[in-house]
Amino acid sequence: MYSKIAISIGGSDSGGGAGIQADLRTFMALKVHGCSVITCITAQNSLEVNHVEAIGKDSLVSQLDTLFSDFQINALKTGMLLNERIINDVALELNSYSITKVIDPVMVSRTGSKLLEDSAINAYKKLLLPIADIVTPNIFEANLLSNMEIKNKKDIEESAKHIITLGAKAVLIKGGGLKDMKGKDYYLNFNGESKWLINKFINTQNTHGSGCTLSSAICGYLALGFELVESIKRAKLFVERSLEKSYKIGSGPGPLGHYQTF
Ligand code: PXL
Repeated sequence: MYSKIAISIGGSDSGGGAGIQADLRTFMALKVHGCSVITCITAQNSLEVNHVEAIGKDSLVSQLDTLFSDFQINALKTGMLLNERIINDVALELNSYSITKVIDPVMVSRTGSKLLEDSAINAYKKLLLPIADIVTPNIFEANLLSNMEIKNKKDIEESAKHIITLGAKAVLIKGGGLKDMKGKDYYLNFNGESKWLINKFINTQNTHGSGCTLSSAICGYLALGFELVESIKRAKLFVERSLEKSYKIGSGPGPLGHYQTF
């Protein structure tokens, strides 16, 4: 119980639906001890992000070093990194720790709020994809990382190949942003092994934080020692169950219900 430790490096969502808050709930549901390294603080509810403040370099670096100096970390994930400076700081730090890394290239929220400055996309490609054990873009993020417009299944497969050429060891492109691809994600690794992973489509408006939940669940299962594809399958099932338990708390999309009794 709680013998494994994972870190979430990302933004605080004051509404409690996504970001660090969703990641810590996910780790807890998996019985993994969750640590956090906060990169920025968002002021948001279910409808909008009203303010974002970046955390300074010293605080960011110190959060990471302090954790690594005491804890045996089993895996980490990155989420909202906001800008090029934060990506640089995080990448520089992560280069010195050889530990399993899940990179969730967070760029926009489901409600359309920008969570990454445009100039930072290249920094993702140059600094974070080459050190990723897996990168988990949605359709929009895959478009930007692979420089192509994704309209269908074939395009997803093409985009994944491109993302692997950028240095990621594996990629999972989440189909959910396309009409007929809900619950369908495409996996490809650097050995050319690929598969479509398909779950039930859960019909709910309350999907805030589903991307964060998937990447933190993958990270949590990796921390527990599962192989990558097995971790993804378990994480997708965890998201499916959490979507079934999602709930509404404001006027916009509500959060997932991470509390599980398994
Ligand atoms: O779902 C992406 C995401 C990540 N991190 C933070 C967020 C969101 C979406 O709203 O607020 C802090």
